Amino acid sequence: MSPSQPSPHPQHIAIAGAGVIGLTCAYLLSEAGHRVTIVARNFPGDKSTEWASPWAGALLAPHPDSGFSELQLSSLKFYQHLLETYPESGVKSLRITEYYDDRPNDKSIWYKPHMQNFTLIPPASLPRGATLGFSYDGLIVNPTDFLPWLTSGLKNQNVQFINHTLPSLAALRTLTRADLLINATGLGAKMLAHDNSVYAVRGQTIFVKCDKQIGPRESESLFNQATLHQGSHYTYAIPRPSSAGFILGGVSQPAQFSSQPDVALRPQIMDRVNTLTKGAFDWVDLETQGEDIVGFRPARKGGLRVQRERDVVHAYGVGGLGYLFAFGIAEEVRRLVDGVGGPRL
Ligand SMILES: Cc1cc2nc3c(=O)[nH]c(=O)nc-3n(C[C@H](O)[C@H](O)[C@H](O)COP(=O)(O)OP(=O)(O)OC[C@H]3O[C@@H](n4cnc5c(N)ncnc54)[C@H](O)[C@@H]3O)c2cc1C
Ligand SMILES: *[C@@H]1O[C@H](CO)[C@@H](O)[C@H](O)[C@H]1NC(C)=O
Ligand SMILES: *[C@@H]1O[C@H](CO)[C@@H](O)[C@H](O)[C@H]1NC(C)=O
Ligand SMILES: CC(=O)N[C@H]1CO[C@H](CO)[C@@H](O)[C@@H]1O
Repeated sequence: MSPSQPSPHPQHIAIAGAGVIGLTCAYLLSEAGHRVTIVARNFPGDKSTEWASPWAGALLAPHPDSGFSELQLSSLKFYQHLLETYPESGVKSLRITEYYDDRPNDKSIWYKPHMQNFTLIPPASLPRGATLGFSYDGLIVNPTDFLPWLTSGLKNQNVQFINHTLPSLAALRTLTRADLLINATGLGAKMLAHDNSVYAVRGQTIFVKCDKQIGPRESESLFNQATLHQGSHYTYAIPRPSSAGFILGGVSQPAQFSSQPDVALRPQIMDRVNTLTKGAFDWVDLETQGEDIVGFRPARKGGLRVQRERDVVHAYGVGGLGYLFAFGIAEEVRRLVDGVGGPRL
């Protein structure tokens, strides 16, 4: 990470939203010397499905098809810096294995040269259904640690937090009298930004406890790897060592809005996870174990929007990759705020 330069023009900046995007923007803006106020309806600790950030895995695997590769890489550099400097931030390094069934080779895997110890998996060793597989040394972050860690760091930096449901961004301007506003409201952008391209993609996962009493004898090695399958289904196992368990998932359901867990999905998710991991979680008994998680990814037709319009900077539409992108987006927002370097997007 390049050392952060102080802003040439410190201003008062109001951020709508305290999800991972709003908080990381606040982190970099405050570090640059701006005065920051965050106004939001939901804050870390709030267990409502009105917002996405508490419900993520969160895997920090680059994505082959989402674009904005520079933002992904700069974000990962920042997480690496957090891992080395603040172990309590919830960032962990581990081996990530990715499988696909919608592509024959690794041509689309643009991040291959950027990931440490990238290794292709020989076809004979692929799990059933996969046509491509590889692994590398990567990162994950536990939102349960990361969001409170960010929040307390921001409070120490004198960032002000206001609990308020905003009817519009104009209301944010009136409430804070800030010089510049940031739209980081996730799905709320639908209302605040009159942006009909924003939509929810439902996710459902299972948190499974695993420690010395529960789980297999080889559980130590399970915690050192995250596994992901993409293509005709979206399946993953992400360790959460500090919570002594795993996030097993998942689904992507664009037109479904129930915040209740669909019980029929539980055995289906477990079957897919076990195929993917060659039975690593066959010890899980869903009758007695597993806590269901439902969340809504804030997606946008056309993808991520990071753009300045006069005194408003938009930062929403990250869908299922908000943690991966967060610091890359925050760096871009900082650039747009300080008007340095010109727009890169
Ligand atoms: C099951 C699941 C698994 C996921 N796994 C991963 C993963 O492994 N890796 C990854 O990178 N991402 C993952 N994600 C995606 C990630 O969670 C989201 O991309 C990210 O949390 C979006 O952050 P955000 O800050 O844009 O929005 P949110 O977290 O939704 O935050 C929005 C903020 O805006 C506020 N707000 C909205 N409207 C208003 C209003 N009118 N007035 C005031 N405040 C308002 C809210 O209160 C909240 O503070 C997953 C998501 C789900 C659901
Ligand atoms: C690189 O990855 C392979 C495959 O997982 C592993 O066997 C090897 O030990 C790793 N090497 C290093 C230097 O980490
Ligand atoms: C925010 O305000 C609402 C409604 O007044 C309240 O229920 C909630 O507990 C408050 N949250 C925080 C973090 O103070
Ligand atoms: C009310 C308001 O100022 N919201 C802004 C957030 O983003 C949208 C989308 O471009 C703008 O139209 C709004 O002005």
